[in-house]
Amino acid sequence: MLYLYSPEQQDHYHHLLQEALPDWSIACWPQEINAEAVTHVVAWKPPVNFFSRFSNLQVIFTLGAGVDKFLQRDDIPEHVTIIRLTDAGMAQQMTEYALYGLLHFQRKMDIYRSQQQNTVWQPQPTRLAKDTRVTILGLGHLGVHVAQTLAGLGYPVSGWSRHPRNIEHVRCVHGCDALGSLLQETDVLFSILPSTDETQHLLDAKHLALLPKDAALINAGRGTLLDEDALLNLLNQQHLRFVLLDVFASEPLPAAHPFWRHPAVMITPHVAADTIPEEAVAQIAANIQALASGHPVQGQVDRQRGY
Ligand code: NDP
Ligand code: OXD
Repeated sequence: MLYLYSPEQQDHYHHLLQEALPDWSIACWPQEINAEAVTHVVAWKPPVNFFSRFSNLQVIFTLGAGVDKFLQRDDIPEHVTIIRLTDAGMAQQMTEYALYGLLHFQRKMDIYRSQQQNTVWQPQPTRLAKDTRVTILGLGHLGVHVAQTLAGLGYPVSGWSRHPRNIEHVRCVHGCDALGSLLQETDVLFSILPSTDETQHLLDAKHLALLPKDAALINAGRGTLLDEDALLNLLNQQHLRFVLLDVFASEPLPAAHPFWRHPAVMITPHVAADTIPEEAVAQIAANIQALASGHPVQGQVDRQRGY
């Protein structure tokens, strides 16, 4: 039996899953069922202890790409396989988000917005795409799409990952030792890194200060990446010109947080790339079939590395 937890779109997901997996018995939270019969769960942000009742659970399919919250739980036994979404329509959305932030900065919309508020008519010097160096932290399913699209638009693009990568028209570097010099050569830093022990506060005071004066930062990966106090200090020193944040250490971002009112910060409420139910279900169904026939699945999480 497959059990679904997605309170906000329960009926839609139930319908799609039943259509894609006609031979499966599918139940939805909070339906009372024989929990021992459940072998597969499809879920996003289930409540504490949600998984404890499923003594025969084999596989969890997450309705998102980031699995940090799943890996922090203590109700998922080690032997349970966790499979996340890979792209499933999110890469295009993430690319649009990155491009929006990039253009806002490069085409000086932040400056013109502020000029408009003061009724100032003052053309700013033009900055071309070819003169705007973009660095993408994270070259996974989402980061590669962003990197290739921006390179195709004429931006000099560098990308950073843990392992060596080779992507046409993108300068690829990897490993911690390479990060410092990369940051020094960056005008717009876009992060789409997962939250892991290694990426926690990776952008601390030391690393953030390596960005050139008047650079921009866009974070759409996870909020744990950033030392938020260090970023605020740097913003208050007017070292960075524009920051676009979609993810935060604490979500929703508390009303008293200084980011809300900082003139150089633009905030979106964790919406950079939404899960598209049709694509998510197609991927989950394909993975269920792959598992049943012994074929490799897409998006199996490596708990050791944390993503
Ligand atoms: P992937 O697992 O496909 O890619 C992760 C990338 O990060 C890989 O290139 C990996 O390197 C790199 N990476 C991980 N740890 C390190 C490290 N310590 N140093 C350098 N590079 C590292 O993930 P996705 O692209 O599918 O998604 C990325 C993240 O985006 C998700 O984990 C989630 O947090 C976030 N997300 C945010 C959304 C939003 O709406 N804001 C929506 C969807 C996802 P390597 O290639 O060497 O393994
Ligand atoms: C995800 C997210 O990881 O929504 O899919 O952040």
